[in-house]
Amino acid sequence: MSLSTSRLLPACVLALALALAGCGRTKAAQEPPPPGPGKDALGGAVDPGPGSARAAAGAATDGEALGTLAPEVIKIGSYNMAILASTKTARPRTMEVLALIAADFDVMAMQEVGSNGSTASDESCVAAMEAYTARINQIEGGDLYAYVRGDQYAFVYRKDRLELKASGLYQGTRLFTYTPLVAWFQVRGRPLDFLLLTIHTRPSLAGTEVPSLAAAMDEVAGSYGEADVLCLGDFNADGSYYAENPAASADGGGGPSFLAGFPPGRYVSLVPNDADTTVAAESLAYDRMELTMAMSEDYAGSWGVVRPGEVYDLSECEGSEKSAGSERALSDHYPIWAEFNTTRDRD
Ligand SMILES: [Ca+2]
Ligand SMILES: [Ca+2]
Repeated sequence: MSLSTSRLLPACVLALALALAGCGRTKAAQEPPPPGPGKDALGGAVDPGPGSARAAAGAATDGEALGTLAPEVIKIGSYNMAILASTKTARPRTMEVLALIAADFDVMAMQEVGSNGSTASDESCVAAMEAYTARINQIEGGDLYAYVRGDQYAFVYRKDRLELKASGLYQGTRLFTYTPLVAWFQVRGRPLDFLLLTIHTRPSLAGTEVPSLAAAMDEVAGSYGEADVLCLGDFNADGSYYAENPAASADGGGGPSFLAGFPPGRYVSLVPNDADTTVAAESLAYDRMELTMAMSEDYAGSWGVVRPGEVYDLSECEGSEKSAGSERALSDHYPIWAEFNTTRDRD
């Protein structure tokens, strides 16, 4: 079935057709993802299910998405891929689920492309991203997704909804073990344009690298002339690596809704300190999304953590003796996401 055909069919007909065709969709196609953990930092209800703003907007704008007008709400994800390299790309069922995860986002920031540091060659990172993007496009039935990468980072994004205006490794004054990757996107046919800054901190240096991200967000806002910045990735901002809870302050800051190093009033923390973003038994909020205030005005009110074991059939996923058939076959992290309104950006 071609994309253009599928986009024009009512959702119920499409679902039936896909079911009859026995395509690679897992139970994700039938079941909504599990609810996120409570309220978000702006006080909005977390509702990642079919009633979310994106689902409603998508239903209203499916026809428009074919052209140059993106939906009213887009979904941005982040995922530590736990070394997306030749070992993992040779595992077809594991790659299928990883591709299904990316296909649920309009853009997804990726960490650990090629390696968990900066040791993989450009050639091997390109090979991993080519294989991954091809698998996503195979599932989506077209040529919708493209990627931009640098070092062990990448952004994989929908070309029909997002235009890449610029990208490059962070060049500001702050030091990071793994230099972040920046991308500047324009939502097609909509006012929203924004910067993504993705990071994987060195765990032992999270204490200095996490607070430096706030300054780095301000720097890229200045250098690109774009006030909307979303910093996302594997901050390692929990457990023994980082003291995540800032002390309560007179201005109402502090507590579980704010990540230490990002003063409330200047930044908004979407993934709270009590979130669980890793497969480990312990609850750890390593993966984060931080917004500038300008970007927080475009936040659509929903964020969440994907628990792949509750959404996809992982029983056939290849892995090691210990990880095969489980969430660990995909990664030791969970994907995180948030939705943004594309129509009201003024900066
Ligand atoms: Ca903007
Ligand atoms: Ca804005």
